Amino acid sequence: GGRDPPVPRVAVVVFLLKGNTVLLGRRRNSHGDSTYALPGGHLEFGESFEECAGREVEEETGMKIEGTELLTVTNNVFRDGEKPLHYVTVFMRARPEDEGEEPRNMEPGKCDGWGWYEWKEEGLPTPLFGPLERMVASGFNPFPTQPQQ
Ligand code: 8DG
Ligand code: MG
Ligand code: MG
Repeated sequence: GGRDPPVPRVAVVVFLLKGNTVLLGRRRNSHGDSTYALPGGHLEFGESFEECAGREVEEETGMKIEGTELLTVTNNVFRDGEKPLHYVTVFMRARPEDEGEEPRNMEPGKCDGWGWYEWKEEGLPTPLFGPLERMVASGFNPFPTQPQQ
């Protein structure tokens, strides 16, 4: 019930990579409203990270993904809202199954729409969602690096 003590939840979010761009959408949510964020959502009971990534991206954009890989995990406590939230956020990367397919805004109540943005300071929209902003600030690069020669 509503009086239960708050607990941390697990979220899985996806850097969907196309060329040198990543997919971002402007949130419509009591939490992080109007900020640009990755597709993703809550891990369901029994799901793998890869399954959750594929399901959330398809639910939110209509796109199927491939090459899904784990990148990193961050701990995010949100104290600003009416009720505090705590997410352990699992960041994955993936590519669209069909590079020519464009994302559709499948959940217009939760997102203003999707766009591809270059992963560099000048290319990214503002404001970014807090957890993503912190990753950018830390210099995180979601793109695969070339193998060393
Ligand atoms: P669901 O019902 O589909 O499972 O949930 P959702 O409505 O899609 O949840 P969400 O807010 O999109 O994602 C769950 C949480 O994940 C979010 O409240 C906080 C955390 N989160 C981050 N970074 C990001 C991000 O870049 N994008 C998204 N979508 N969520 C993120 O820590
Ligand atoms: Mg979702
Ligand atoms: Mg979501």
